[in-house]
Formats: sequence, structure tokens, C-alpha cells
Amino acid sequence: MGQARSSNCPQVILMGLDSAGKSTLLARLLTGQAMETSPTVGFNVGTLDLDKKTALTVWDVGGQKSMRPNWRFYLDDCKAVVFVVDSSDPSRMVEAQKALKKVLSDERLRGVPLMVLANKKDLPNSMTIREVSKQLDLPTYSDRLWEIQACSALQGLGLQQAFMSVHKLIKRS
Ligand code: G3D
Repeated sequence: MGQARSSNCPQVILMGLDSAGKSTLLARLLTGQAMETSPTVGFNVGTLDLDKKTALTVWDVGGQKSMRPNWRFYLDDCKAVVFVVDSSDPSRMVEAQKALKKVLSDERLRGVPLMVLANKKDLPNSMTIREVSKQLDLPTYSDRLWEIQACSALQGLGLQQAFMSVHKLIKRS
């Protein structure tokens, strides 16, 4: 994990169920291009330069069920959690809600701000952020700063903005 960890960029962890769009999002953020993705084995990491003075190190720790127990190994030094959810798939909202709740119950994430990205907003049937927020029980997270924004990792819409907001959340918390 070496270099990225030892730099003074705040560490941000990208989480979410498999197929939520994490790899697409990270690839899009880091290269400005959509890339072919395969189910994340292990993790992807990259440093995101928001402007000349601001950078975030973003870790994609994988969302497959078999990987989820490993999430906790990435929580030390984590300054924000970015939880990606497929807003076009209502059938997996309960599973996403449970996964989010579980991850946030970790002691090391106490008070760490949360950004929920309602991804795939380009799809016509995608849920509104209000609906996603309700489905994920976000209003119950009163003990930390949280925010929800819609984005499309595929089209690169809303990503830069979302990570600027993540940076602001880190500064405020
Ligand atoms: P993961 O890393 O969270 O497991 P991926 O998810 O990044 O592999 O994305 C899963 C699938 O969703 C991919 O499609 C990817 O192209 C698609 N996807 C990701 N983001 C978006 C988005 O914003 N809009 C739309 N329409 N699709 C998106 P495939 O077909 O390769 O499985």
C-alpha cells in the first residue's frame, strides 16, 4: 500500500455492492475516460488531483460478497467513505442499505463523513436521490456528516463535483 498511504493526501474509501460502478468511476476520475472493467479483485487505487492544492487518495476495495470482510482492513486512516449505489436497481437497495450500515458500524469510522453517490443517473429508470436516501436510511446517520449526490460514472457526470464535496466534508468534520 506504500506510497499512496504515506503521502499527505486524505484517504478516501470507495465502497458499494458489486456492479454499483466503483471501478468505472475510479477509472473515469483518474483518466477522464471510461474503461473496460472486470469484477474487482483486491483493490484499485489512485490519487485524484482536484486542483493544484487539493488531492485525495481513492481506494476501490471491491464490493463482491467474498470481498466484503476485507473492507475493514482499509479503514485505518480513512477520512471519508464514498458509498456508490446503483440507483437504477431497486432490487438491491436493501442489500446496499445493510452493507452500508455494517461498514459504518466499525469503530474506526466513527464520525467519518459519508458521501453517497447515486450512480447510473443516465438510465431512465434511475431513482431520485431522495428515494435512494430513504432506501438507504441516510436520515438515521445523525452522528456524522453525510451527503448524497447523483452521478453517472459512465458519462463522467457529477464526479468532479462530488469529490470536491467530499473534500469539503473532510475539512468540516
Ligand atoms: P463495480 O466496480 O462496482 O463492481 P463496475 O462496478 O464499475 O464494474 O460497473 C458495473 C457495470 O455497470 C458495468 O457494466 C459498467 O459499465 C456499468 N456502469 C457503471 N457506471 C455506470 C453508469 O453511470 N451508467 C450506466 N448506464 N452504467 C454504468 P457491464 O455491462 O460492463 O457489466
